[in-house]
Amino acid sequence: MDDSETMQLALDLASRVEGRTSPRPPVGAVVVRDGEIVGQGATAPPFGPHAEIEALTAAGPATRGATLYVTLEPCCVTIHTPPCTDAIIAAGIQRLVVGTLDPNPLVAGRGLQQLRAMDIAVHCLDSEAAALLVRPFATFITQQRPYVTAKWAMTLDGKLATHTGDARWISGPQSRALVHDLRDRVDAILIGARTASIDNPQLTARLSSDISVQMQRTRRSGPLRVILATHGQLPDHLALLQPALAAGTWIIVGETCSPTYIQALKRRGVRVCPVAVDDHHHIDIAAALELLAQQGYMHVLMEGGSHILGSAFECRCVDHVMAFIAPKIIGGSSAPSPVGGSGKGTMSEAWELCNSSIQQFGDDVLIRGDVKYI
Ligand code: AOF
Ligand code: ZN
Repeated sequence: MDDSETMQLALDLASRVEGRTSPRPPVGAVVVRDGEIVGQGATAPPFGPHAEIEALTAAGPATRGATLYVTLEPCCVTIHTPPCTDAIIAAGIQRLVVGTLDPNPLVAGRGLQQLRAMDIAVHCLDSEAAALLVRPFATFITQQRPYVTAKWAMTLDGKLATHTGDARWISGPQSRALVHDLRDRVDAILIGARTASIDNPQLTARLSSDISVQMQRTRRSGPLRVILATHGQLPDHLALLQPALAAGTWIIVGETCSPTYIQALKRRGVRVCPVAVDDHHHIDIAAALELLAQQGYMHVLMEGGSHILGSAFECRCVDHVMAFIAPKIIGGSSAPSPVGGSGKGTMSEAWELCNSSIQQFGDDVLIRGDVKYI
């Protein structure tokens, strides 16, 4: 196997722990000695060993003179665990191949510098795939807010639901399988009170029954479910308020929310978090995201509705968009569209996507890309 093939194996290991490592990035590591893989590892759940330590431990004495492949530059600081650079030096690693630099300003190239100074041959592949894996962590560590992916499914005429609120289903099974896979890789799923009331979703990651898909992921309790409900009023019958789901659900309310509603929600077993409200007496989305970052949530999936997405774009906190477009037309001038709010006045002000791509899933088209704010 050449360097890029072995790095691909390390990337696969990291991909299996996506959504399971926050507030640390998912990392994969492979130790190769005399052309043979002698150890592998991935970042353990918080706050266990880093990927390198898992791989070095698995390799045991075979690390002397070996090559270590890591998707991310090894850390050189003690935050919760000792520096991986010390362990790499102590293990007698001779050559190090890394995917990308650590965006953490405390590391940012210093890890590689330290290892080079110890005469270890260090090579950085500047891999795009390795950088993509740590993109949520990069936003989290440099901006103290979660990386936000906005996802919606709309009809060809740009509607999220019919004028009666029916939205089951706009996109087809292949698109929905991809969304469940994505849910399994994020830390939290966030929706507004209106979407919660109309759709009554479970917001769980239901992975394909294909056992090979399930085997590739380590177990976890599922993404955190978050409802933004300024006034704290939600219908009692909601799936998210029932015992099976309430423990992993947070309701973020406005600081002006009535204590009576807060008490009623708490009795259901959900966590209630008051945050600041904006000039229009709606929850300040930036404050809600900041709260999630403070609790270590790095990647948030926003699944609507149009009021929440409108506010999120207006406060410039949507990083990535995944829009599924189904070849169906429902019409209706009161049927909702994905992004509400006051909107832009001219096309020259439009939010544009860069690094965009188009893929087909069954009959649906997925357009995705990074939001460019001007
Ligand atoms: C690595 N390998 O597998 C990961 C790294 O809180 P700690 O002590 O676990 O340190 C977290 C920091 O380590 C994190 O901010 C990031 O810079 C780096 N993550 N580094 O060498 C790993 N997950
Ligand atoms: Zn480390």
